[in-house]
Amino acid sequence: MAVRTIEVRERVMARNDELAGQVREHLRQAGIVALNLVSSPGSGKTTLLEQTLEVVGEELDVAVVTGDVQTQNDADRLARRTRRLVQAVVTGGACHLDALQVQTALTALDLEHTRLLFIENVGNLVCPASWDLGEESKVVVFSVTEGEDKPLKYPKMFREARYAVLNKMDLLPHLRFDLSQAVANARQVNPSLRFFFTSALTGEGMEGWYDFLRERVRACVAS
Ligand SMILES: Nc1nc2c(ncn2[C@@H]2O[C@H](COP(=O)(O)OP(=O)(O)OP(=O)(O)O)[C@@H](O)[C@H]2O)c(=O)[nH]1
Ligand SMILES: [Mg+2]
Repeated sequence: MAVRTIEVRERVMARNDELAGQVREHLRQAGIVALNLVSSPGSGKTTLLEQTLEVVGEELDVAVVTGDVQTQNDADRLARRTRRLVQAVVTGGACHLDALQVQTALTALDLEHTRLLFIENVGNLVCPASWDLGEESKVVVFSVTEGEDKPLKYPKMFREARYAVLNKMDLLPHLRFDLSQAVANARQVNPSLRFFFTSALTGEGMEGWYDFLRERVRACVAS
């Protein structure tokens, strides 16, 4: 029985990887950069995207797919910041998005006029790490209220991510959070992680994030 369970899981993962490969190729051909935002619940993914849509939504032709276990609240919040369709995926209990859901969501989007795609994954520091969605990179959003030990406790998420947004920097003066230790912990599990230090609420550090997005889109157009 135990062996059979493992086989089923392997088949499911293999099928997901196959679909993720199709999504990646589709996005590559369309010249779209796709970033998969992953984090624990409430670290600020939607707030970061609200600000990002306001500032570079039009400039970079940004489209968004949001995933939530229940409700389409995030999609509704984001739809107020863009004239484009925001595609919500309600997973109905699953703790992560999968490649089939993203592939299906993409059929509703105007990919011809998209250069940057954000996928806001379900807030969870465990499951989304294991599921390839066909993104170019995972971006882990990690807020200063979560404790500096999280990269060590949830290493897979930080290992799978290429970029880390350390958010809620405005709260730092009120917390006992050792910023350099947090960065060191993340670098211990992933030495090549590139960091952004932001407050999506006050706008602190957001210019560096926007410049990075512009740079990624330019690089994709050039390749
Ligand atoms: N002080 C402060 N609060 C923030 C910041 N970013 C987000 N928040 C607050 O954190 C709470 C959660 O933010 P969301 O953007 O909904 O977080 P999320 O990661 O999208 O949450 P889930 O999708 O539910 O996982 C909200 O009350 C935000 O106003 C920030 O930079 N500073
Ligand atoms: Mg959200």
